[in-house]
Amino acid sequence: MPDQFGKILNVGLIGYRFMGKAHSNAWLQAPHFFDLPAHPVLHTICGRSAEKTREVADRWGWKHAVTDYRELTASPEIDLIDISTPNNAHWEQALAAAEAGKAIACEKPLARTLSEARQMAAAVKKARVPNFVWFNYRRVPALALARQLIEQGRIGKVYHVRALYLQSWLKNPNMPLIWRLSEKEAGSGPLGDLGAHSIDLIRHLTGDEFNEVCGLAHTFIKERPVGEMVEGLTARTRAGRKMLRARVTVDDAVFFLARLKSGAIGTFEATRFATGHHNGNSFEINGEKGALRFNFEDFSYLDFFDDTLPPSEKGWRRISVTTGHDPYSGHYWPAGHVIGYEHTFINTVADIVNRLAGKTREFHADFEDGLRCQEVLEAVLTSHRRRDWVAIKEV
Ligand code: SOE
Repeated sequence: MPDQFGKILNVGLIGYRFMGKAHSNAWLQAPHFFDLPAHPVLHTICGRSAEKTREVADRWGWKHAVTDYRELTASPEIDLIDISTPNNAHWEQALAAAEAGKAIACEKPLARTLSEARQMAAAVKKARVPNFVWFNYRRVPALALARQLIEQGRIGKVYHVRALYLQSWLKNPNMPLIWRLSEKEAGSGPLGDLGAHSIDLIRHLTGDEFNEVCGLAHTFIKERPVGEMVEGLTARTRAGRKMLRARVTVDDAVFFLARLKSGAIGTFEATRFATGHHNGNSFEINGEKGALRFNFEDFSYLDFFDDTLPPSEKGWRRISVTTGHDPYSGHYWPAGHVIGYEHTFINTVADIVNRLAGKTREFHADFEDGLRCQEVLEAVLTSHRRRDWVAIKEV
């Protein structure tokens, strides 16, 4: 792989909304904070709207703006294709990129369905192209430290994992039917959008695998207006007539139980109706010798309970993960000068570039990790439909 990339890494990005913005910033900022063996170049950005894509290109410094992603896969200049489009576009774009011999960095979840994820993992394996999935929370400094503590055996055998990903932005019934609310485009609701992060995080932190799951998915608002939301007013068509409404075809919230291969058991929640939470990505892991807990809304801290201490000294300890004792925080500011959400993507870019240049031998999450996650997503949906437990090996 090292001979494929020289000192320049030409990036082609597909998608310019939320993740397009987070990724543009990450490709731009990473070389300012990390000494990288290759310099990422914002070569071409691709989006459906020529006008909007040009505007985003000018804002972030992308050299070129196109509306057909095949211009990226066909360009001999492009080294890596960054897929930041809705879930149903990942499959087609990744297969084309693999066939063109491009490295691929794909947003999560890997795909809309398990079948598509399987084809994507097979395609990058066959094409032998470097492949990455933007499970960005793996690179939160506090979670990097949590993994180090678990690997050192500081909490011992794991009994329980407990992961909640709580948002509340879809409680408004006037929010129109966006792509994240359509099974055809997203595959699932918060299960694949948020639960995917929790599933990947627990795999990453514990090194464990899911054995079987039992899921409950629920849709609170069964239909929504179709079209643009007029901020603060009821949604309406341009002519002012009452807007069409259509059925929501994904979960608004999902809870599931899990048995892991180690014998640990887990509870998971993913919802966009958790009033009081904006981006409450949290977990707690209880082990034989200790416990760890984290809440993204308290980004810089990891809570550690060391059960091996003398009884008079036992208690939850809040560790400020800003002192550079993790792989990332030291690249930014002195202790106590906190970093945030966007830095998890910058950290990811640094690790991608180091992997592509051969400075590191492994990068996770890759498409195999994305496929393991997609298997669990599929099993949870199957379990919900059957109202019964489903083994991962069954899907
Ligand atoms: C929307 O729910 C979303 O943008 C997710 O898609 C991201 O993965 C998460 O990090 C923030 O919320």
